[in-house]
Amino acid sequence: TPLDDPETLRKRALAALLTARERTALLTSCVEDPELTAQHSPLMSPLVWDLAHIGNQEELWLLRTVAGRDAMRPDIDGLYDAFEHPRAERPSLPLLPPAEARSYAAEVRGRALDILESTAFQGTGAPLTEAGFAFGMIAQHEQQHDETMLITHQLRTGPVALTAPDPLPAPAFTGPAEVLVPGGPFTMGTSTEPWALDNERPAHARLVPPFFIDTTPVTNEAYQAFIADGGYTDRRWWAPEGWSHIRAHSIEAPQFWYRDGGQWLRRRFGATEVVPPDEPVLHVSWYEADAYARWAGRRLPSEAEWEKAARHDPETGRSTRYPWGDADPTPEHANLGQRHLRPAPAGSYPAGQSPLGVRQLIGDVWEWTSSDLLPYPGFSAFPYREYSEVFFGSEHKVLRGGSFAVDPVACRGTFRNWDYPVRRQIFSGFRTARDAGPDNA
Ligand code: AVJ
Ligand code: FE
Repeated sequence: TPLDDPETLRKRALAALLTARERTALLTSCVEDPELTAQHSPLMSPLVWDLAHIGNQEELWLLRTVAGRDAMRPDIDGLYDAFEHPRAERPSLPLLPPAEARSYAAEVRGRALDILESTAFQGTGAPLTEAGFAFGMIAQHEQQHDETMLITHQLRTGPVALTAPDPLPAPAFTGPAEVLVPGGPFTMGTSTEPWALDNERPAHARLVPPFFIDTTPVTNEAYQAFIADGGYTDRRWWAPEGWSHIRAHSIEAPQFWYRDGGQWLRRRFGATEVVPPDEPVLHVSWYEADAYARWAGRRLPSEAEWEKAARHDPETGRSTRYPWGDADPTPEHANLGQRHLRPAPAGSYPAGQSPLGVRQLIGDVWEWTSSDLLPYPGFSAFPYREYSEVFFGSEHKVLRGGSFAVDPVACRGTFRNWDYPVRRQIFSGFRTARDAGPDNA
């Protein structure tokens, strides 16, 4: 297959690095330089931090670790170490100013492309470069920070800086509201996807009892019914910590929503619009998703259920890379890569549906699951503990499937994202599930 061929992988790595850098350039040039050093939210780094951190990680892994070069700027490593300085502190650090951050990242990139050309992707026994892993990891890292920067743009106030065409309108979805996923074992995680990150590995069998899952993500219209029914003022629906959180912060709707007379409006990348009823709900916390599901008489899917719905092919018993099979995503399959600056209407992308007919599992909105971020059996941290191992435990909830802001290089059926259950500045939504009785098994 193309994924076993070193020269195909080298071309993919080059394309992925170039695509990421184009997006980084857009996100750091669509506002004036002073906006790059400003703090738009204490939850986020200044954009100029992300820019130099992208270059610094690339230098660390491709130049120093893969190619054994000396540090270009040993003086700045500490500034861009995410564990040394929390986000809220970063604006007050002596960061590289925008012009220097750009030239540093560009200089690193020039050298990285030479290293890409001269590195063997096979047969050296070095796991870091096998199948070009380090290059794929660095492209994913940059794209993850590009999504982070897009979140910063959404939090920023001021005139519109980014635009993109809207997704095509979709005819109202008329299929079944939920789908039965039969019980039985399936293969979760992967040992063969060349650029899968450590927490997606290894492939292992999971027994998942039968369950029903929503065919599409929960829409704004459905979520508004929860609000209108007093969902935010009825303690019954809320996990205790969620209830204290929404009370303490006067939360009564998704982030960026506000009420105007009889209707809900929202701020979106500097513009204001009526909340579109048929779009998946966006900018909700895990607590809000969990409360909605309880109100609806349902629950969030577990991470294993989500992945089974997305990857298990009941016909062959195999787990595929994506809901539609093993082919790489195209614009017909999913809303990915910041082609649009919003999710597509629920029911879009029929070509991307799973064998059982579940839609929009990939792209549109990150989907909260009920699960804590935990290692798979046989997990081993690679190539650094700080990517995922230090986050394992009960503090973080897993999100799956990727949003409109995720590039395909950092999105697949096995990809795991996570955050604190109170967070909602991320591009998060959800779908719900319920147990299927033995009669349905
Ligand atoms: C996996 C998205 C939670 O952004 O904190 C970026 C990805 N790790 N640099 C994050 C990441 C190191 C990470 N998430
Ligand atoms: Fe990072």
